[in-house]
Amino acid sequence: MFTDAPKRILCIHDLSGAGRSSLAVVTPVLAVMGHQPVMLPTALLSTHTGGLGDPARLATEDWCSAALDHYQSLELEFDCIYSGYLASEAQVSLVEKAFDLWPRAIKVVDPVMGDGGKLYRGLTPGLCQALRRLCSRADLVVPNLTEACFLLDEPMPSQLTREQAQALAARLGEQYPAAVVTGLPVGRFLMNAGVQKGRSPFTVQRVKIGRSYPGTGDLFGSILVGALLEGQALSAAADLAADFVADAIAATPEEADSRFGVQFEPMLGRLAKR
Ligand code: PXL
Repeated sequence: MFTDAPKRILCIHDLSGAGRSSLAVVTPVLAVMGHQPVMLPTALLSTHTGGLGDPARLATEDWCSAALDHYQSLELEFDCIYSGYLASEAQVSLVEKAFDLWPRAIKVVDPVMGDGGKLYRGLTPGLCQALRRLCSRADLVVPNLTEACFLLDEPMPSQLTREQAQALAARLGEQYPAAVVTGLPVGRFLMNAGVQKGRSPFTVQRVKIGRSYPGTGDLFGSILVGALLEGQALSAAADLAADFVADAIAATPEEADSRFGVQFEPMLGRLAKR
């Protein structure tokens, strides 16, 4: 599915200036890994929506739609389309438009819908439905545990065994060509479990640090995408992403304001020199 030449990736996420999420994470990660991220900012925000007050916002849906038309007229090709946080059905439609325009691109959907067992505020039933529909067109989905349970219509467990984590991935694998589910609490570990259709599920685990930050899903997802596009296997890509995220959390001082995310910038060079 993947080869190792540098790749052009259409990144459909919001651009939140401060707070280390979405394009502010995805862009440097993919670039340092040697790829070309093309940014399609679905909205401009001063910060993410995770506890920093009411961000200043600028809607950009019409601009995004025109940008897609422009890229098509330029006959730009994308190796991958990678979508993240989408705040409205109109933003989901932009991703669907991109999927229609570049059917050969690898489609990666991070169904950003919630965390800690709760859906984010503002997720209307219509938006949830649209995000499910989007996932059904993806080659790879990257939900956290809350989102995976929502996609599977299952209650969220507070703890799992390794076997249950693998079984959860296997159920996602019946619904999607490939999936990696993040943040599974398994004893003193946080586990990620992945699956590709027709293969056995795999797990990667790290000792739980017990601190959570916004944007770590974007950090995990973008490293995963970058490594896959280098030609790495899904399990190796998940391992690299889990390592980096765990180390970035460990490198972030406990006393730092967690709303501003993990201090991953000094570590970026590690993704280039491998
Ligand atoms: O990291 C996910 C994300 C991205 N963008 C915005 C968000 C969030 C999570 O809350 O609010 C604006």
